[in-house]
Amino acid sequence: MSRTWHILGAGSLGSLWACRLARGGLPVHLILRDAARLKSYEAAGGLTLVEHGHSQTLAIPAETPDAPTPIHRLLVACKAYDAEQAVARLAPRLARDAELILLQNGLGSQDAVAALVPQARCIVASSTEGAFRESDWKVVFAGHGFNWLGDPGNPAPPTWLGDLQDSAIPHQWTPDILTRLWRKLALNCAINPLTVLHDCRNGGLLDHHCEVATLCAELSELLQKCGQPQAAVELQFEVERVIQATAANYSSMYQDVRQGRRTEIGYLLGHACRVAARHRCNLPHLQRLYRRLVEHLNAHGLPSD
Ligand code: NAD
Ligand code: KPL
Repeated sequence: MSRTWHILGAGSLGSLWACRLARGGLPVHLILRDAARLKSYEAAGGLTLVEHGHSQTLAIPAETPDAPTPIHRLLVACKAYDAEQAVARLAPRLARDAELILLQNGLGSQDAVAALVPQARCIVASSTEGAFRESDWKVVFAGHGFNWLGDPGNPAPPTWLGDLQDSAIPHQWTPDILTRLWRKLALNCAINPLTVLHDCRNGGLLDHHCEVATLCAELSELLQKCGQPQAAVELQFEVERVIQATAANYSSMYQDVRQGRRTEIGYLLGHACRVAARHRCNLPHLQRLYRRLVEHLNAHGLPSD
């Protein structure tokens, strides 16, 4: 019998994982913010997953953070800026052998969570899957992708990868998870802020080729300086490929700003600029981009951390 998967954050990605694990016959518990959210969830009768136009509602059990049962396996599916606080509330419930799977985009939140729970094993993920919430408790599986999983401190795979196999969650264990996270961070830094500042789809950046190329050169320099040379290999080529392949899409940051939602800037461009400062690496275009983005967010009444 598999251990229960506790899912912290029943938003887009958390719901997608929860529904697939439950469909795979695994024990799943959602952890919702508070009693009001739990009541709303119970009234809805479960989580609904929409895939290829087909809806399925799954009555996955849910609880609040102060439930008494110990947690052995915790999938952290909050935004990067919420992860540390959300895990801190659960720390007293974590068993000695607890394992956390951190789904946050960018970098910085994973270390903050790991420092909070030194007794637990923290496994980090880099996901290219796409999901969005159509309404409360209803999530649409919008983009099939892949999940890379790894533990920067321990290359041995965990025992539960078979649970993901049984649940048809595409994944691979990698000893180089930090390289994957840095590569994705660099892609996001080269594309997302410019789409916000130029108010365009990803494809609109084809008109800003020089700006993109300059940022890629600075990001490559940063990756070299911070010990991630593999993440820098042909970065500009990859950024241009992604811009072409996703030309019709709006970047996730663009969508967040458009919808008045807080962005994860602090864990993307903010993190890149902080690491650059730590390495005394002068990256004037990246730093200017960060300042412009902060100003833009502030002008729109959005947090810039
Ligand atoms: P989301 O906003 O849809 O979901 C986050 C959920 O966490 C929300 O339901 C929120 O209420 C909940 N939450 C926050 N604090 C909580 C707390 N203390 N207790 C309980 N619940 C709490 O976010 P998302 O889109 O699922 O993104 C999660 C992470 O995954 C982000 O870092 C994002 O960048 C990354 N990601 C998302 C996608 C995607 O397609 N949605 C793809 C790749 C990576
Ligand atoms: O991941 C992305 C995002 O929008 O967040 C892409 C499409 C790669 C652009 O950076």
